Amino acid sequence: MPQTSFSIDTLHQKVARIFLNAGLSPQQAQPVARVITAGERDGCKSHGVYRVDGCLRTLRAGKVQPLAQPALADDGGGVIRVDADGGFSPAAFELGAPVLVERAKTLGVAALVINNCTHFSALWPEIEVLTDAGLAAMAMCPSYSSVAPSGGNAALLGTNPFAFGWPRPDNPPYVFDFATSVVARGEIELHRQAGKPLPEGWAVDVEGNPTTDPEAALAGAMLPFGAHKGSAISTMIELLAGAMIGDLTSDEALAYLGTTSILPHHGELILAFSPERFSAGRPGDPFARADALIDAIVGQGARLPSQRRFAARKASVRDGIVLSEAEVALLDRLETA
Ligand code: NDP
Ligand code: PYC
Repeated sequence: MPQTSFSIDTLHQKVARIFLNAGLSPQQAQPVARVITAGERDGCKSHGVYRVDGCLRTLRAGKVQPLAQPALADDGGGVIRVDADGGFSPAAFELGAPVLVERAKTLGVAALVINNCTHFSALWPEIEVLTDAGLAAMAMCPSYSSVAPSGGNAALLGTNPFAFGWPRPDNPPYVFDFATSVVARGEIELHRQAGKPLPEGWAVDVEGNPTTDPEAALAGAMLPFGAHKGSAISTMIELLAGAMIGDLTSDEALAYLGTTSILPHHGELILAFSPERFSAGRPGDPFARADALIDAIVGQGARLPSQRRFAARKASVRDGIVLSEAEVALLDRLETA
C-alpha cells in the first residue's frame, strides 16, 4: 500500500495549517495540532489524524469556539480551574499545567479542573507533561452517552478515559491510558471506515443484542471493559469529572449536542501528586521502590503499558511518521478546503 513519511514537525505544521485555515486562532490551533501529531507519532490511530475531520465538523456545527480564550482561576489553593471558553481542551490544559505542577510540588497534591471544553484527545500527552515534571498523575473525563452500564442495554455512560502516570528518573514513565469501554469509540469508527467487523463482546445494537457490525454498534451501545468493574470506574468518572466539577455528564453532553457525530463538550479532571511529599519521613525511596516493582513485572515477561507507544515514538523519530495514501489525501483535501 503506498505510504508517505513525514517528519514530526512537518506533520505538525500541516495539521496546524488546516486548523488555522479553518479559522482557529494560533492559541487553539497549535495545541490541537500538537496532540493529534503526538497521537500519530505514537501509533495511536484512534486519536491521530483521523480526528482532524471530526474537529472541523464540530467547528462547522458551531459547537466549538475557534477563537476561545481559556481563562485561569487560581486562588492559591489546591484546586486550579481553567474555563476553556468553549474551545478545545488542549489549549486549556497548556494554560493550567504550569500552575498545576507548581502547586502539586508546593502542597503535595493539586487538581486542575478544565470546564466548558470540546474534548477529543488521548490523555497520555497531558500525563506525560506531569511525569516529566517528576509528578505522579491521574486524568479522567466523561464523553457523551455511547456505553451501556453493565447489566443495562442502552447507551448512558461515555467511553470515559482514565489515565495514570508515574515518573521514573532513569526510565520512560509508567503510563497507562484507556477508555473504560472495551475500546475507544474511535476504534469502532476506524473499523467502520475499513469495512471490518468488530470482535465479539465490544458492543450491542439498538435492541441490546450483541453485534459485530460497527454501524449497529455506533447506533446501539458499546460495552464497558471488565463488566461491572469497568462500569463502576466509568460511573466514578461521571461523578468526579462531571457532577463534582460542575460540568456535563455524558448523558447531559449528548443532550446538549443532540448527536454523537461531532466531538463531545464537557470538562476534565487532572490530579497531580508529589511522591517526595507523600513519602517524606517514611522509609525507602519511592522511586527506587517503584522501579523494583516495575522491574519485577517486566521480569515475568509482561509488557508495560505505553511500551508499544514508546517504541512507535522511537520509530517515528528515527524514520518519520508514516501515513497511508488515503490519510495524506484527506489531509491535503482539508488543507485546501
Ligand atoms: P488500548 O486498549 O489500545 O490501550 C490502553 C492502555 O493499555 C494503553 O496504555 C496501552 O499501552 C496498554 N496496553 C494495551 N495492551 C497491553 C498489554 N498487552 N499489556 C500491557 N499494556 C497494554 O486503548 P483504548 O482503546 O482503551 O484507548 C485509546 C485512547 O483513547 C486512550 O489514549 C484514551 O485516552 C483515548 N480516549 C479518549 C476519550 C476522550 O473522550 N477524550 C474517550 C475514550 C478514549 P500502549 O499504548 O503501549 O499499547
Ligand atoms: O474514542 O471514545 C473515543 C472518544 C470519544 C471522544 C473522544 N474520543
